[in-house]
Amino acid sequence: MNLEKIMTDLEKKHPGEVEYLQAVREVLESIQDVMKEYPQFEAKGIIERIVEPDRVLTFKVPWVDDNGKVHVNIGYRVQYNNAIGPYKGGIRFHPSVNLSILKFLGFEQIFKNSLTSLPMGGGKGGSDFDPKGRSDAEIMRFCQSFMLELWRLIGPETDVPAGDIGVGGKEIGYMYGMYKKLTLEHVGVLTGKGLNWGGSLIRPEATGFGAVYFTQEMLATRGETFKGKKVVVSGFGNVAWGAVSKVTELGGKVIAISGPDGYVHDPDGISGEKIKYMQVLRASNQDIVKPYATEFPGATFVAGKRPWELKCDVAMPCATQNELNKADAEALVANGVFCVAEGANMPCTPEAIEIFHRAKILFAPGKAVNAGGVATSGLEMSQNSLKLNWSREEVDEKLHTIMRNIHSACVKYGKREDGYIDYVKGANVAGFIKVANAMVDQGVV
Ligand code: NDP
Ligand code: 2IT
Repeated sequence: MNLEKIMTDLEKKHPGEVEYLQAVREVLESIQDVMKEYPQFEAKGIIERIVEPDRVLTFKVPWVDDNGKVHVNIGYRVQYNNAIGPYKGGIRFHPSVNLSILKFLGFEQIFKNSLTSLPMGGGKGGSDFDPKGRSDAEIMRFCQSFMLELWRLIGPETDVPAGDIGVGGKEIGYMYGMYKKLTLEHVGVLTGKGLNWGGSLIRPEATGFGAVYFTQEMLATRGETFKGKKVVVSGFGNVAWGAVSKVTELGGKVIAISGPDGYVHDPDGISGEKIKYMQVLRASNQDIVKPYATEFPGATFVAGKRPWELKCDVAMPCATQNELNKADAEALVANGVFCVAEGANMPCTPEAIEIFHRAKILFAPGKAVNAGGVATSGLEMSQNSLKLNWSREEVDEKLHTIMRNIHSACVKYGKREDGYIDYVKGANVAGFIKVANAMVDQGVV
């Protein structure tokens, strides 16, 4: 495999798609040995085929705000690869959404979903719609308009979307309502549904819980646990709140969370009533980080900065892509961090990852660490097919087992001769081999 030639050709074909090209390069760098070991992958054009989505759909999403003003956003669904199961992946509503970001997310999703061991292919979707400051009625009208186009492309055995940034239980509900109205079908076409209408227990907190279960396994490789560890988390969304709750339950102390405008530092730890306080603000689309610092004595709001300047043992970036750069990584390492686990998708830049690898600290990528979210979506799909609901304990146990197995797969494919575990390589190789073999079996399609 000629990596540089493949990348140069892709850059020519998709100029300016920086996030997409970044994600592809990382995976291709990891699988160079695999390509030598399995000559059939080269012979069957697996790389050329896997880097391009099966199809990309874009559509207009017109909607009317509460003042009667008409808005038009762009909607997307990237159906990337369905070699091992129906397309599966979240929907993101954020003003930064563009094709490059959704292609990077869809590409990553292929390997993440493969790692879960459940039968799910990769996909992603979204819109440049900004839900911040919008009323419930506006969000509902937007979601309905979005689904008026999307419903044609999805189905419980075809493509099963879920939440991501800006899309939680409320938005899934509004989209599901419109899908049901258009198709007359009550089926498991979306995951992250409400508990009374097909949702799974644990799904809302699954990504954060799963991330902490995975991190526990990482810590155990060095004889460590969360007990007494200082943990810094970024974001305070779907992923971060689950992670903060679980870290606290396991005896760790979360000393920071963040938003786009800065972070809050709470040396006493963010737990109990403080987590509940933030959840209430989140549910009503309000700013969290600044009010938190006013509400709880001892906490300070640090404007315009990221939390990576704080001294901590474990860092969990849980907000967005490329939110932790080289300088942040150097600051973390200088301050003694010994474990970085990505709760978000691709939050660390390649230069930051290089710093962590050089310092030989524990570092694991999003596609392994945050796979518990989509894994629990897979469990929701199973329950929908069976027309049964599993208990909280059953789902949590299955999630825990899946995260342990993903960790073992990373160790199997990522352990170096000196004993250091390259989780990036481990996750990419383990995720890739299964999908590539399925593509070989199914012919050139
Ligand atoms: P949410 O929208 O619930 O939360 C995102 C959080 O990150 C919010 O606190 C938000 O602050 C903050 N944030 C968003 N954009 C930025 C930015 N540019 N700079 C700093 N902070 C920012 O999203 P999720 O928790 O669902 O997703 C977070 C990450 O986890 C994403 O990378 C997503 O792809 C990934 N992920 C999500 C899964 C899920 O099940 N939801 C599963 C696996 C991965 P504010 O609200 O103030 O904007
Ligand atoms: O990035 C992700 O894995 C998600 N946003 C969750 C996808 C899903 O289908 O549950």
